[in-house]
Amino acid sequence: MSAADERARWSTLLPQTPIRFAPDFAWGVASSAFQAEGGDVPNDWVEAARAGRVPPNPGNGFWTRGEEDLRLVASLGLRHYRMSVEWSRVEPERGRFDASALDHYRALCDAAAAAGVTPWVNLFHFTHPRWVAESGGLLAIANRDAFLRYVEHVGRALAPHARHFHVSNESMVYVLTAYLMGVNPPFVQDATSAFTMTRHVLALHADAHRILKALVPQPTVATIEVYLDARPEDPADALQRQAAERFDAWYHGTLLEALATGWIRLPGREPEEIPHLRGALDLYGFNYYNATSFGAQGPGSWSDLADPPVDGMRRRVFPGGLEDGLVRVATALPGVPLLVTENGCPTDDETFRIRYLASHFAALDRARARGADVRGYFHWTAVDNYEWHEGFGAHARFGLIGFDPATQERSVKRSGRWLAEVISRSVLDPAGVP
Ligand code: IFM
Repeated sequence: MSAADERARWSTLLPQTPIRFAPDFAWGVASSAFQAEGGDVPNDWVEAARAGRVPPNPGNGFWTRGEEDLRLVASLGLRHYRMSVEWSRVEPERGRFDASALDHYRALCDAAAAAGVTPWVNLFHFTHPRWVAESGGLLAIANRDAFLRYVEHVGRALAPHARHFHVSNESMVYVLTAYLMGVNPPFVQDATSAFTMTRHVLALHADAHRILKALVPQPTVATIEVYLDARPEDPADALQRQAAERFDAWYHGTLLEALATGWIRLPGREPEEIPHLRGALDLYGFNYYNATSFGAQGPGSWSDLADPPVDGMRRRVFPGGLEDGLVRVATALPGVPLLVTENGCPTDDETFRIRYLASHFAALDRARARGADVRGYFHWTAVDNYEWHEGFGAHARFGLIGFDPATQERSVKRSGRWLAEVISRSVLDPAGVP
């Protein structure tokens, strides 16, 4: 395809007029411990890699270069860094906490502050310590209790050094991929287990929220959920419509109702009230990537363009999902501020990444105009990292910063410099979009 044809695909998505951001708009980046640190840690993804089910993860060097990365990020004007704690490093065996791992994460929070960056600490990002995985995962009550002990332990250790916490990354996607589709550890493919886990992740969120609120002075405890825009490609197709509706009722319906009211309603189960789940969030962390709707080719095949741009992982670009999703959550949870806690695209084409960002900033701006109180935007991610089943493939790089696998030397990409310019001027100028 010619460059002009490719540009034409973006024409209705890119902003036509400048987009302005308030000086206190929170610009940041998001990452996760295991994806950046990698290494031979005692968790279930390392085991799955040993068994050949997922690619191995050597990491991007963040474990040793974290402080340098924080300074690099700060130099781009990004003042917030979402990181996570790898449970298997902190508690490699049940009940045995490794003080040196906690020291490491504490030092990272301090290094962030020294660089002028606010740390946001997430406590669970898909990986389970091996001992949890081997004893029934989070379906087992002993392991759910262990998770809450871990939350308390880490909260106590880090609270003086960080005051923004997330209990878990994308708990609904965790249930979807690990318990319903069975593609991620523990590779369970069973609707009954998925509904049970839905209840457990919501209950764990409520309990962990309460623990962290009691430990941290002036804390922000926020959710992080990815918005999966479920709509039929062809609204006249009853099967597509039903599939999309069923999915959405479970995925967003259950989640938003539970956070708004404390009631968990799951198909075929008695409703359950967890009173302290109601309003258990200071901020809604909203992740968004691409079209995920239900079309003739299955989930992900729909976009509002006939010929939409397609990212490195063959997903259709659909900024309208960011706009509509932000407005939907703002309506479902009135008074709860929103933060885009992840957005970005897998690509090795920097023109593509800049266009992707510009078109999603335009969508974010439209959501604000429709009343969504969006306080900031965290890009996924800073330095290219391990993209789960895609490993470190060139097509699956989400970073604003690349690195040389031999030397681990970092280099800011063109998109990183472009974003730094938007941040420093607090304006996205359409003329600056290639
Ligand atoms: O890399 C993931 C991350 O772990 C969770 N949210 C989506 C990202 C990109 O696929």
